[in-house]
Amino acid sequence: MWTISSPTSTVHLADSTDLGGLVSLGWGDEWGEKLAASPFDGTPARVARHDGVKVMVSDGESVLHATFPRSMQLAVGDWVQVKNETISGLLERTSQLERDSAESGPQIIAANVDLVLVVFGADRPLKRNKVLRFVAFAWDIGARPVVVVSKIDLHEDSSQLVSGIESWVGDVDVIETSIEDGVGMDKLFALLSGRTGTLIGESGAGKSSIVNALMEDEVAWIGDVRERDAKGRHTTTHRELHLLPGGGMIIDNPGIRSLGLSSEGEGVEQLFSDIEELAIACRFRDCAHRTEPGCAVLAAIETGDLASDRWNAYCRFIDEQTESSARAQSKQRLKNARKEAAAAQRARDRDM
Ligand SMILES: Nc1nc2c(ncn2[C@@H]2O[C@H](COP(=O)(O)OP(=O)(O)OP(=O)(O)O)[C@@H](O)[C@H]2O)c(=O)[nH]1
Ligand SMILES: [Zn+2]
Repeated sequence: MWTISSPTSTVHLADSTDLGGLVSLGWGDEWGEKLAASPFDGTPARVARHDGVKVMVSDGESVLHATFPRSMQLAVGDWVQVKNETISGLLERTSQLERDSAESGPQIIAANVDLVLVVFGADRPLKRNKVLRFVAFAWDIGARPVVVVSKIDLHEDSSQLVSGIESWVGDVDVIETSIEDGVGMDKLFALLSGRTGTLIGESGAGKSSIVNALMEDEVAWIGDVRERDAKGRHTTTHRELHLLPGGGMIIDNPGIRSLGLSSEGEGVEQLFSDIEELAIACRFRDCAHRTEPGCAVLAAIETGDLASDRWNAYCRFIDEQTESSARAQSKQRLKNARKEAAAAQRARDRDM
């Protein structure tokens, strides 16, 4: 046990043998095993906020602002080991959300997210491809997607809307919510219990409203450091990992809010697992299932085993993916060309 002092408080971080508080932050056997296998020394804690040079971590009993090696890329939600107010180890993530920023390259904005709540407002038209892309994104990052149809108080017949979405996304849960009358909140609390969730969706979809409704009774952090602002008032430290009543957690930060979406990984395969399965029997390994001879997917449409609607959705989805990755590539080429031109100019300037 060690003690740290700050101007306003003294907090204690627990012994590694006393893991009770960690459970309230989502700790379980899986993490215990990763900790046991870690070559590093230090007590476990979870990152609740990233401040650039320091991270705020908690072990469920107390909070601490710790420094970390520059080589270590940390994100809110990470499970880490702490020693002497420094992060000594990072436990392998189960999932990670990344944002690709033009200036600094890929940046991890959240880690160890179990559930991604994909929020769509019932007050505006719903595009199938958009729903599919968000759902695929959740699978890509290693999390489980849940579709949330918000603002159902503004829709006359939301059940039709929901069954439409269900027919697109297969086994994914679809939950209706309204913050006007609290519909669906109990389901969200139950889903999130013991899990870490985050919300994604377009601007205005209703994410903040749901987060606020979930956090109305936010559980206070034990050992939370109360800080004084410039005027000497007490303020509660701002966190990005929130504890909900019922034992769930929500990660919410500006990075997640400005997430651009693309999915090139396993999410697509999972989303269209029926088509991927049929495709095993295609004659050509790189069959695009459009016009190729010996295509098992086209054959299944012919026999009625695969709905042509479903195939259309697949084609549109793939086309959109291809388009957006082509756009990204041409942007990158332009950037490289500009860089090269600037370097050539500098070389010429030097030689003059
Ligand atoms: N009637 C009704 N309005 C809602 C509901 N949820 C959100 N709204 C309204 O919808 C608008 C957008 O909601 P926000 O929660 O700000 O949406 P957001 O997804 O957080 O938007 P960004 O912050 O831009 O990403 C606001 O005017 C909300 O008051 C709901 O359940 N019912
Ligand atoms: Zn094929």
